[in-house]
Amino acid sequence: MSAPEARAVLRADYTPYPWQIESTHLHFELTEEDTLVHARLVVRRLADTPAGASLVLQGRALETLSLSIDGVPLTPEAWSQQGEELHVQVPDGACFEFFSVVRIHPASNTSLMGLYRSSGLLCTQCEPEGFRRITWYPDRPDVLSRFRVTLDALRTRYPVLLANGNPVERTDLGDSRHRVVWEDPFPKPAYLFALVAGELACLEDSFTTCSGREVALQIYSAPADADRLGHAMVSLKHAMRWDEENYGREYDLDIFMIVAVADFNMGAMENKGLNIFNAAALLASPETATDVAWQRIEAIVAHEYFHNWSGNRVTCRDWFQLSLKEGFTVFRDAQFSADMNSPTLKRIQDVNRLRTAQFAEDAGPMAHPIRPDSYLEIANFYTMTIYEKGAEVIRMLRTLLGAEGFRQGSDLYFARHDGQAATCDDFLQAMADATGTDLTGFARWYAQAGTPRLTVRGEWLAAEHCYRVHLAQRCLPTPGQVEKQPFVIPVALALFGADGKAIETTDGQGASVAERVVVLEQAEQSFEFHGVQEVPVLSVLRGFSAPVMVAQDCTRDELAFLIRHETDGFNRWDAAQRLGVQVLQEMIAALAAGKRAEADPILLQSLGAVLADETLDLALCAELLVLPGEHYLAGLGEAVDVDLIRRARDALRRAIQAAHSETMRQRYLTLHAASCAEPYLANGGQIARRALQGVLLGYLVLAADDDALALCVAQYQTAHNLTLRLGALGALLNAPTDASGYETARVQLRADFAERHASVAQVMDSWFAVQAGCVAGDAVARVRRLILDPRFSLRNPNRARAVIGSFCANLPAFHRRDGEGYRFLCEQVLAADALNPQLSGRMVSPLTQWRRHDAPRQQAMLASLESLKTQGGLSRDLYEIVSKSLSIQ
Ligand code: B3K
Ligand code: ZN
Repeated sequence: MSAPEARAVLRADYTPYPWQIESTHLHFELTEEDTLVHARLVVRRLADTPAGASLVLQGRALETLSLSIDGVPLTPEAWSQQGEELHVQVPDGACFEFFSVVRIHPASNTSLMGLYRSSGLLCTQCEPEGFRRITWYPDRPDVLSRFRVTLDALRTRYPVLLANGNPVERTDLGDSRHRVVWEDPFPKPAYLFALVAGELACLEDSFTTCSGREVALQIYSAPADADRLGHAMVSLKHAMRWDEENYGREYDLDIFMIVAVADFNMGAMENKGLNIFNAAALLASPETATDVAWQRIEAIVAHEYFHNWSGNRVTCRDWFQLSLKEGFTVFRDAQFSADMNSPTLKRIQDVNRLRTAQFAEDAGPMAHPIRPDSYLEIANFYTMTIYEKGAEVIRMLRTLLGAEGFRQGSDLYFARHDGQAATCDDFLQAMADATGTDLTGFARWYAQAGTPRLTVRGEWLAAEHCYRVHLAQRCLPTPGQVEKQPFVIPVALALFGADGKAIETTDGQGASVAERVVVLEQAEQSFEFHGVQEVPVLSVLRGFSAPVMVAQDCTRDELAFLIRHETDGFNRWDAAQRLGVQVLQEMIAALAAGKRAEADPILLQSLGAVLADETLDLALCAELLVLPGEHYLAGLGEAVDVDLIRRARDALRRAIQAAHSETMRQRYLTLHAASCAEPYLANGGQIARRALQGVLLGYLVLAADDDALALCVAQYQTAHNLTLRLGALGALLNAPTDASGYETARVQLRADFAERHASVAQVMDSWFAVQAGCVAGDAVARVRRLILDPRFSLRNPNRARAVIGSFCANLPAFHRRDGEGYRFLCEQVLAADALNPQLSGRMVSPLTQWRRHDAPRQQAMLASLESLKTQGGLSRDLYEIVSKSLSIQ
């Protein structure tokens, strides 16, 4: 096949835009079938723009009705179209006005980019390159302009008309039409433009900023959802205060608006003054949002709000710099969530995701540095690497510079680049200048892809009372990068004595400390701890101080010791994960050799002690009891057989349940009674309790007996919140039995759940997801039935992900030996590609991981990718991922 305009965009090719767009005046005549967009751009020549230079604008799927300059229509010779580019000959003077009128079709725009219809609303998504679907424009982030936007529409269909900035005019146009004019005083790139039109309910509040300015806060949704906006409003006010207190960032407009829409490709978008959210990332009530969703909403509201400075006031020069705003903002929202909730829990959840999904990306065909060097389709680079690894890099910077130095660097960055489009190098330079630090070596994190492997070896020199830690690093080649320079890796370490206490040693400044952060800058280095009187137990990479894999020969007794005594909550959890990995890998090897897989008594005892410890934080207890996930395990080995991973993990879970069934049952009953007795609150204590309750029920159903069935049904029936109701349904569906009592309850509760929540899309998403991800029975047949359900649609990304994403996450089902799982995915990917390339590009990603699997599966996955490639007519998004996946064979 021929590549769809598959020309790589290179970071090295950046050149500044030769024109300044002083102001942008947009006038929309909105209807869902045919919207007319009149654009007037006031353009000024830059000092070194040569005479004869043309004005280059981007456009996509636009019906151009007229083009003119300074009121004079362009002659056919004065412009030409080359692909998505319009080249216009312009007058020689210093300044001119470019006018265009285009027609666009929101109702038939299924890409969810540009202006589109979502359940009767008209809304926009412009990042990264959606504005070109609205009008001819320099659609690049380094062109900043002042926008004035006029919205005309039928008042009955579109009573609310919103755009960025402040409303400056409201007019009745007669004939049932009305007009609202919006003006944004802050120059911004086109990707931050937004409009929303439709019938919307609004929750209003206000916020007084640190300098005493009053900001109106408005959160909009479909009228039926208006009672689920309260949590978002509370989260927003917390985020606004937190950013003032922690980064000195004050909000800058008189009004801040958020709108929930049903169809959205990502979680949300930080358009200036008018954030647009996926409804699932905004709406919450106890009955319709799980605890996880509740916390995710708080984090995303904060994330988008924080972008007002890290992204909007200082934006990106080009899309290669995406992590400049995303990595930094993810780091900021993680700090916020840690402060609002539990820092340990937040760290565990984030690192678990990073190690599972981002490490896989780093090991796969799409591996890229946090500042990539090239792309075919930028929409494919909104990745875990840019976001989550990007945030880890910022975290390391803070560890290296200290909290105070980091804050000085961030202040300098914002002051120096306010109103500009900046680069990752600008950010590092501000950090370096503010603290007098040389960050040249550290900058390699921006340039090199791949996950470094850190080898750790400890040695006690008895005579010298010295403990020496040998650290070495290596990073495997990634596509296009064979040789890697050493990374700068901060490694937080502690030593524990036999009494379970951290041993105080002397740090670089002569102070006595229990934790030291050493910095590995070369391929290998050793570090000494003095005054160590006994063979200590070494705890390494505390708090996950760097995004690396650790190879360390630890005995199971040492890991069990750390599970008992480590004071860093993250490393305590990680010790349990490492012990789990060791035991599971041994069990997988036994199964592969046709032997019985025995559970290690050390692990059973350690988890027994965790369970019995009633003083332990319930949320940490829940996390400690969850074994390493199948995806994580699959990423650790080579040529893995996912069936063996499932069998080993199931066997170990059953052994844990069998060993501790009574304690589990008692603890479960206590938690269940407390949950029944209290009204729902999304506070830390209750969330922790429900988390442990869920984990314990998951273990108890492994017994597949009548008692466990009764617990599931009782939890479902008594639940007054979605977390417990969905947890009970999931446990019931996944119980390893098809006994008739279970089957009857499954049919009843599945139907009851659908009936109860029929009107709430987000809850119905979870109904689809829990079935699509269910481990029991013939998952392919089930998922094929689910997509025939009239409520399923590939046009809605949430629903598509609920079904197809959840199915693919069920590894043995997706990787079924007869290839049916792959065939199903390919069918859906192709169907989605015709509608929404961003969705298909994401959906196909499980196939990119072919290298991890055993040989027969590798073959089948490659054949599926080939079959996609030979289809022809693929979107650029899908083509890039498929072709890169095939090119690394
Ligand atoms: N900046 C947006 C990304 C939208 C990209 C859509 N293709 C969301 C966020 O990171 O805040
Ligand atoms: Zn973001």
